[in-house]
Amino acid sequence: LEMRTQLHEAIEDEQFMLQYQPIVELADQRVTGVEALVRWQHPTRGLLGPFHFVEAAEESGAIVGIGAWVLGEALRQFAAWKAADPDTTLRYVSVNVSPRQFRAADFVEQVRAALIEADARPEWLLLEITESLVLKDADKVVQDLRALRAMGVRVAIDDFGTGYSSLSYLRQMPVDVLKLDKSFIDDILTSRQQHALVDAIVTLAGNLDLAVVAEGIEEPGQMLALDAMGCHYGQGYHFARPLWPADIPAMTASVR
Ligand code: G
Ligand code: G
Ligand code: MN
Ligand code: NA
Repeated sequence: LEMRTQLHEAIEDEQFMLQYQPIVELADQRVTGVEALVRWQHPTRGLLGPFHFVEAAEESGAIVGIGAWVLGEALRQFAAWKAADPDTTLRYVSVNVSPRQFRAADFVEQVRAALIEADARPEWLLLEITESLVLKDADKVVQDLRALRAMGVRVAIDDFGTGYSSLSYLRQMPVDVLKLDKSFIDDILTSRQQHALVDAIVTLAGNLDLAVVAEGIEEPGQMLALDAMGCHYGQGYHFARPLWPADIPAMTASVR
């Protein structure tokens, strides 16, 4: 079968699943958020990561249905975690939104409906959008971002630094969080230039009231260096890999 046919069947058959990767506060290493990451339990090929299907889904339009499912499922799961443990350190779930999904005329209304349906508070949701989205049809994007933030939903720029936008341009975008791409973090311990660049981005972001999440932290030294720069949040294999939902509560119980 062709991939696009399979993708549409997969939505109907509920073959998609979510893993969640912890996002920690660097100062005390508490898990304050989780990023939802989609996987496809393919009938013959086994468990597939986004690399194998997100691009095809974006091209065929299937990503709109997949994205709607991801948003609803992530919010239902998050509301369940909050209900099960009122003392959880978890404050938000981060959900990737594809450009095509975001550009849907009724995207803001889809988010509003998903929150109501899951009985979830808007503050619990962080939407991750890409730099490339922000660079195209800026007017519609800005308008929708304003509406989402007026609702109480926060917005992050994912993979920041891999595109062409500058921080000064981004400041005109109503966003709350920068997710600094792993490629920036990889060499901070071995390259003085790379260290200086990340340090400057973190400082400037702070002055612009943007929170920074450093992605792809794999070593304790990277965590310490980022903390010393004033970067408050991190994500990466050093803390945890993407996990199945059952493994999250053990990581988010506050120390009592
Ligand atoms: O899951 P992995 O850990 O391999 O993620 C790879 C990439 O796939 C990530 O960079 C992320 O941007 C993208 N991705 C993961 N989950 C989703 C999703 O639910 N929707 C979209 N649009 N992209 C996702
Ligand atoms: O949306 P985004 O591109 O940020 O998705 C995060 C991707 O990065 C996922 O594919 C996730 O599995 C991966 N990832 C998260 N932490 C690490 C890490 O420390 N090292 C590597 N190599 N990949 C990571
Ligand atoms: Mn992401
Ligand atoms: Na990223």
